[in-house]
Amino acid sequence: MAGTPNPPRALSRADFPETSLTRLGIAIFLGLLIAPALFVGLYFVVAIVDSPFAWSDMDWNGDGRTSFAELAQSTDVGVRPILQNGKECEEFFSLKDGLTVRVRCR
Ligand SMILES: [Ca+2]
Repeated sequence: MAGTPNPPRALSRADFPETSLTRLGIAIFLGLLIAPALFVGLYFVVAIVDSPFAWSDMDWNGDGRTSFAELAQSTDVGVRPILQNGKECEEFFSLKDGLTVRVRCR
């Protein structure tokens, strides 16, 4: 007999096995989480390596600790030699407006 068609049934989770597309979606999602963290980490590594200042010099608020915010701020600070009261000093200044951030004399 030419058989009767199978009756329709409800779909279940077993009808949708994990596919490589799902794994790709997970990889993209994790990549979107990890990539910014890696970028920020790389930014700080480059800022530390490329900085003309010692770690302690970047304690801009003088609280005895150099924070990551101060490290980031140091990318906007320059240093130039000056004479102050006949002493050779270094003036740390803001690159955006030239204002003095700190003066250190020897
Ligand atoms: Ca500080």
